[in-house]
Amino acid sequence: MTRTHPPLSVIGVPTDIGAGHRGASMGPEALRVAGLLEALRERGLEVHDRGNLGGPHNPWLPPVEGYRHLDAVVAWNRAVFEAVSAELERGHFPVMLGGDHCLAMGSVGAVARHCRKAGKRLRVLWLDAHADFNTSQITPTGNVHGMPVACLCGVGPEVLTTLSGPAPAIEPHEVKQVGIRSVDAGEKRLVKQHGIDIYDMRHIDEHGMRRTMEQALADMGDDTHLHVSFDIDFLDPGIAPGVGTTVPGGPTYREAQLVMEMIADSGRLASLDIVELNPAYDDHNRSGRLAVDLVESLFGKSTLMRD
Ligand code: B3U
Ligand code: MN
Ligand code: MN
Repeated sequence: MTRTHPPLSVIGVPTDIGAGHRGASMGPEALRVAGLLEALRERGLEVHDRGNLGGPHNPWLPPVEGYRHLDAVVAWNRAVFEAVSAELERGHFPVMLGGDHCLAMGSVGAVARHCRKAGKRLRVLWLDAHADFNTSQITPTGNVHGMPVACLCGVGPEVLTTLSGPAPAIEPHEVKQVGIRSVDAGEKRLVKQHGIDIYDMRHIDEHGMRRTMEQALADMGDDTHLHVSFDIDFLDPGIAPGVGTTVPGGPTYREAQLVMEMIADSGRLASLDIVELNPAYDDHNRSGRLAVDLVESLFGKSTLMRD
């Protein structure tokens, strides 16, 4: 199947400001070293490397009123929001190389605003072991990478919920989460209350990945912008050890490949985050190379011609 994509703009976001372990700040370089740009160009895509964004260093402080490093998280996300907005404005496909998952507030915020302006529908596919729906009251850690989905849905501090304009940036029905297997007690209540569609590992075990992805990708049309927020800890730690917060029981290599192939087949993919790769925990960049392999499938690499 041949698909056309607009030019890709790759944006490094070298920060671990929202994470519970240091090292995701090295993620963008590890993805470049693993050959991400070359692999995308190999697929015939026009790829621009915009280099890395800058922002505050990680002061590694304890939480204050339920947040660690809130001001710095805001600064990084303003930079992400501006950069992603500029790329969407020029008709490019933004690819974020994280960096921890707090950066999705800026990227998804920019995508959501772009969709509203362009009259497009939005679908956010959140591939993750975690629901990332914590708040300052219920977080066990204060780490803001556990809060981006809540903030995007308007639940969080005003500085973050209004980052891309009036809150909420997105509606809960616009998000579909796949691969979830670690949800904190208070977070469970919140995701239920907001009606987030969560395809957890039990759902995947019972229905299979193919059916799960059919559900997560259902009801999209020509006017749908699909944003994929790919947290590397979505993958089983046996194949992707290079993350700060491993959770056992994740998708296998084959399931993950199918996820990517089905997204590619949808033909709607228009922006992407690759986050939480932490080279300090990796084994010779194994998880970085796996991410590149999966991203190739996401952009249409398949074993056979299928149509
Ligand atoms: N839910 C926990 C753990 C966590 C969330 N996201 C990641 N870890 N990567 C928290 O800290 O909010
Ligand atoms: Mn996450
Ligand atoms: Mn996660």
